[in-house]
Amino acid sequence: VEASIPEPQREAWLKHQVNGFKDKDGFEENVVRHVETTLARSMFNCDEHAAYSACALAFRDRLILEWNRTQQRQTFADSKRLYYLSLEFLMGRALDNAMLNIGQKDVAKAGLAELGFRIEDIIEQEHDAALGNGGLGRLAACFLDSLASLNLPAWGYGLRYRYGIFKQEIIDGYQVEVPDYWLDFNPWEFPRHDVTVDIQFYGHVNRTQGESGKTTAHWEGGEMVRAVAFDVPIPGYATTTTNNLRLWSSKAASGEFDFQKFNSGDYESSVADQQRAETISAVLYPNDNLDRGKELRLKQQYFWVAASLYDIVRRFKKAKRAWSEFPEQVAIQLNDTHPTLAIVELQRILVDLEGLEWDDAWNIVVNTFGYTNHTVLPEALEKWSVGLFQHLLPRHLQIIYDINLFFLQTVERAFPNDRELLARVSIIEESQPKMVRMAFLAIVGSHKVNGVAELHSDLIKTTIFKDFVSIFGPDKFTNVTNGITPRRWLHQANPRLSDLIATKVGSYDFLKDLTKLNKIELSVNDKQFRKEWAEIKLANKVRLAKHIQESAGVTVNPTSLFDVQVKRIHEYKRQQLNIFGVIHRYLTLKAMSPEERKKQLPRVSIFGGKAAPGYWMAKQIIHLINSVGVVVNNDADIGDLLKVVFLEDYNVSKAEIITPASDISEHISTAGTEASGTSNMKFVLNGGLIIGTCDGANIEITREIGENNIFLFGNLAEDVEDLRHAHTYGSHTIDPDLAKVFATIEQGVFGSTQDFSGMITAVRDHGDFYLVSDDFHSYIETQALVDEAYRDQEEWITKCITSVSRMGFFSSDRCINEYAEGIWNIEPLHVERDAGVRKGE
Ligand code: AZC
Repeated sequence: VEASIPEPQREAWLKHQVNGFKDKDGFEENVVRHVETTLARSMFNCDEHAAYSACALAFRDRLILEWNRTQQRQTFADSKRLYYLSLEFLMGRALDNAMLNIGQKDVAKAGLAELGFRIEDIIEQEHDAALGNGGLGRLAACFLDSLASLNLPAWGYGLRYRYGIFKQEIIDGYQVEVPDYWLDFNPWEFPRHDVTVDIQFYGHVNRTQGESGKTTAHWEGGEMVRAVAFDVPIPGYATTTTNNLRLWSSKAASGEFDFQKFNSGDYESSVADQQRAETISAVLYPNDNLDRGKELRLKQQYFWVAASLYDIVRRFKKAKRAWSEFPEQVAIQLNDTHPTLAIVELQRILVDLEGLEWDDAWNIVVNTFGYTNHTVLPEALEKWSVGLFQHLLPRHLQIIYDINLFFLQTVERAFPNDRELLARVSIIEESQPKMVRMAFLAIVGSHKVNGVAELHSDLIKTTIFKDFVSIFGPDKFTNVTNGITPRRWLHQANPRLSDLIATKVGSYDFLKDLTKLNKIELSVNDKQFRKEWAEIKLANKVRLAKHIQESAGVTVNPTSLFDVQVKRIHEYKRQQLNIFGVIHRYLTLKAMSPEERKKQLPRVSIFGGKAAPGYWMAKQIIHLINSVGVVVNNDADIGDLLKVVFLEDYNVSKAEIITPASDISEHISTAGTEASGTSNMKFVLNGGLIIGTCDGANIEITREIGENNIFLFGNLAEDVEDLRHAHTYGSHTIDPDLAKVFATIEQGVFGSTQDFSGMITAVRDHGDFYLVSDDFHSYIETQALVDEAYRDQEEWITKCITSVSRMGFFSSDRCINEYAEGIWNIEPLHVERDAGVRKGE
């Protein structure tokens, strides 16, 4: 690397080479310098936010040095890279994570203390980077952590939204959305004003014929929008590898504004053009598991995909290799169908711009891409109207037609005279209007398609993608069960538990190899260990209780059973089942004599999660939860026996407080609807048990930890279809206990009956699509088993310790290794410099 600096200048450059701080003194020096110069604040007037800013900048300085070295290393090694394309990266806060991954939290803590600050307060200053909706976005963030920690050469590509997921406020029991303008101060990004790509939209296609008689398509006219790169360094844990997350921001391609319009006196409209261009990366669409088909969303997708591919191709071309080697240098993973246009764009680059033959290009494309499906819900499967495509991306539509034609020809050859099959698998749906089916395009253009948990991967093969299994054979379809990073979700969120585990494992090695957790099972009967385990859980609950008091104004007793359901609000996730169950519990308690009541186990039902702004039913669910809370929490008969809390604005940093504090968490989706779920893994890893349906990763969690350690209930995925059919065509009787709950709501006990009527009629009159009534009895019974089990604290702790010890499988490191070997064919890059031995931080 050094040899690449010309000899005459080398000495000067190397002499002044910057190195990050090494110790407390160096850290303090960095912080003070940033306070006084970068922030232009006096050290006599440095508040917590300024201290956070300076501290973050000191760490950023270190990260960028490692980032530079990692990128040089990867370029020199000329190894294959993975590019992870995701419209969402739900990163949360970066400072604590950076300190722990680099192994300098102790240094920072001591340094900050000497400067007059508590590290906890400083960490709290950071605004979450919330560029995602839920599980899909958070998974991408966990993957980045694992890729770097495993020394894998990988980049993430996404959009730099000016507004992340909205901030949720609860006002009078209703959700109110407030924009999340998070970029006021973001020390974690590096603007690369020199890395820009102009992206074309609209226009038309011309064809020219070359001398050889070959025709070439030219996409002409239309308008240009400029993509500017912003790089976010991603530090691995206990390694110097620091990977890159590149986020694109949009602006007008013509510079500040259009001078022609300006000169002709049309200043306002030139500014408007500028703003229109900036709109592309302005806002994250706040829908989870729902496709709305908005034109601006398709623009976002193409903008991001085209900029990323231009970047990837530019990097490949530098090495001057043959195009046929592209898939040996580049793997691209599509996080759901949002980046599917990348398939079309690469084909366009290779055929129209680089002059490759169609078949050669297509071979390269298919060998480059992998596609991960995250849902079977029909309302989430992306489709775009042909008309919109024609208007926005005319050349891409032609290429899609050709891809489809050649694909259908191969199907026709293999399955002659099956016109229905052709119609079923066509990338173009012959509806009114015609639609492009993005998932089908993703399957046809990738060499591997995977689901995210075993049941889910089986379901896609037997339902939505069944025909494609017959066409391509079963090997193209595979499973990679999701995972979570133990760095953020154990070590960072639950430091005391991590430290306690380390005393039993003998080191912090479990953070690199989570299967090492199994060593703690040997200590399951160790009295001192169990005592400390219980103390840590209680301390985490006390912390959450404090947060509940401050944010929701509800006093809860930390020794109660904490029952948590936090995730996006969605009918398929069935928060309505939970709140109906809470009402049933309330009625049961009310019907008891005071003596009987005294024998009951106190419970706190904690909810959290955002509803998509346009999702009326989800908003009703939030309103009902809050309304039940008002009644129950103020009922003197009930006291501590039942509290109902809705935590406002659930996000990653709140999850870090909530997850370690649960006794039981709820993962109760209608069987077959939750592709995997990942918070289920986080809760168990933090010593909480779960109540859940046989759905998604719950099934594999059960297999790993043992069925004695989980509370499963409800109908199975294989029975769902018949039950739904029976609801619609047979007689549909509602569970009698649930009917009582409905009656109570309808009496107005929780306020306006009208507000909640939609939730009731969905179950009673509209076919109960999510099987709330079918599962109600089983749910109530199983909740009673939870109470019973919790009464035996010794047995409960045994279950928790045993479960944690068996959670090794659910590390995102395992998951990423499976992708790396089975789909991407990439290898870790050996790190020469000593990464240093770190004791757990
Ligand atoms: C989510 C799934 O709903 C969830 O079960 C899974 O754990 C997560 O992805 C990560 O794989 N899916 C989505 O958010 N999907 C879409 C299209 O929004």
